Amino acid sequence: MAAISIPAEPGPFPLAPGRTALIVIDMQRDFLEPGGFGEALGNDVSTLRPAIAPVARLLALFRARGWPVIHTRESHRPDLSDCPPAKLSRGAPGLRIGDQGPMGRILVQGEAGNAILPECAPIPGEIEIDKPGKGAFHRTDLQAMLEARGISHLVFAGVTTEVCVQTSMREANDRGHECLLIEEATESYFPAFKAATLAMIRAQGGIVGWTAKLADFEAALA
Ligand code: TIU
Repeated sequence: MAAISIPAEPGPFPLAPGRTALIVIDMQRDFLEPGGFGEALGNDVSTLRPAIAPVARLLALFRARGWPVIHTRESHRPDLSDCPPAKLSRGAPGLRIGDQGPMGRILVQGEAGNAILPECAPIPGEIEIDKPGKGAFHRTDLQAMLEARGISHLVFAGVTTEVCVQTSMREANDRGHECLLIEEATESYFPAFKAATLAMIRAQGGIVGWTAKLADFEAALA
């Protein structure tokens, strides 16, 4: 099928139907609700909530077309064997990875706080990736899954812009994937970091990829 030209920066993004997946990064209670990992790190988690509705709209768009959707969760095994000491030391003492919080053990697989928000939750048939790092490719099967499905183009959404989204986008770019980030569908605890990340992704002719407005993306697919 012919490429669909998406108005984007630094120029049109050539979306390739059949080879494009939506990848939603870490829309988890641990980052978006009080009592999780994001708050333990000292953040005001309400700053991420504006991304929820745009992510839900992207999910609806991809599902309506039968295009693939990938969800990631930042998470660790209950025995924390996949969490290096450098990461375990993050967060306030008593509220670190693996500690008991109001939503269960912080950033641990299967706990209530580790779940994706209901508004953005995976449905049967969608790919779910549990990742121990910030990047979605680090110690996961993501690259093999993309290759098996012939996916070369990734539309990014999720949180937080400069941490797990940017890290994953850089990893994808280095692996040869064409990457587009939807601006309203990502948020940071730090508005200035979000703005800087969007700018650095699309600088130098798209050194990491493209960014687009949700309305332009929706209009191009209509
Ligand atoms: N701290 C922060 O901004 N983010 C993370 O720790 N993980 C993700 O971005 N998902």
